[in-house]
Amino acid sequence: MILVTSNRHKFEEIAAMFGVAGIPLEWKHVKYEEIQEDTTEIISYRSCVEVRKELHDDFFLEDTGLYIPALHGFPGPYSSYVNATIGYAGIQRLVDGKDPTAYFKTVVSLSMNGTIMQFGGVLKGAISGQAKGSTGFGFDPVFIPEGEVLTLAEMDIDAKNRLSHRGRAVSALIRYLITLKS
Ligand code: ITT
Repeated sequence: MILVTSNRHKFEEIAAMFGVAGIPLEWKHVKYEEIQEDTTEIISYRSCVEVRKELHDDFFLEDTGLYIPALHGFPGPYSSYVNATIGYAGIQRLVDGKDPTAYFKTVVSLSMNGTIMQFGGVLKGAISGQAKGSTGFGFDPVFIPEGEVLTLAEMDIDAKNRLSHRGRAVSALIRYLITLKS
């Protein structure tokens, strides 16, 4: 199976899960027009449609957003831009004094035999005032999952995959791929 992403961390997390499932995974970079839409589902779907114009093999990609209800869902579909500009410290400043509840949402889009299927995963948690940890990427140092004391950046890849938005979406994808084989 081919994963299309420009993000090495995403590839490493997903490759660890495919490795456990015994399904070979190939990483491809495909240049396509940046999609700006209101929801993670639509960005993921439209990105998949764009990549399909370039890549004729079966593949999947995923889009992830960090949603903060106290900020009316911001950064949500702008997560990539926000990470590259104000970063997690900017998010901490925006959340300061407000309800820190947040969630990550990942939507995987699988292009297979001419159709697109989606698999989603959500991780609820909160933005911490204190950045901690050095693993992972993006907003991981300030995100503490519900019921946990460690930030995602204090967990190793396997621990993060067991509970994360991406881990859940990719588990659903892997279950689907396994049912196709049997
Ligand atoms: P693609 O090429 O796969 O699109 P990307 O890095 O642009 O890679 P997204 O648009 O899906 O990925 O992600 C938006 C941003 O959200 C990303 O730049 C990260 O900073 C952040 N992010 C995504 N997944 C995350 C995770 O598991 N933990 C922390 N931050 C994450």
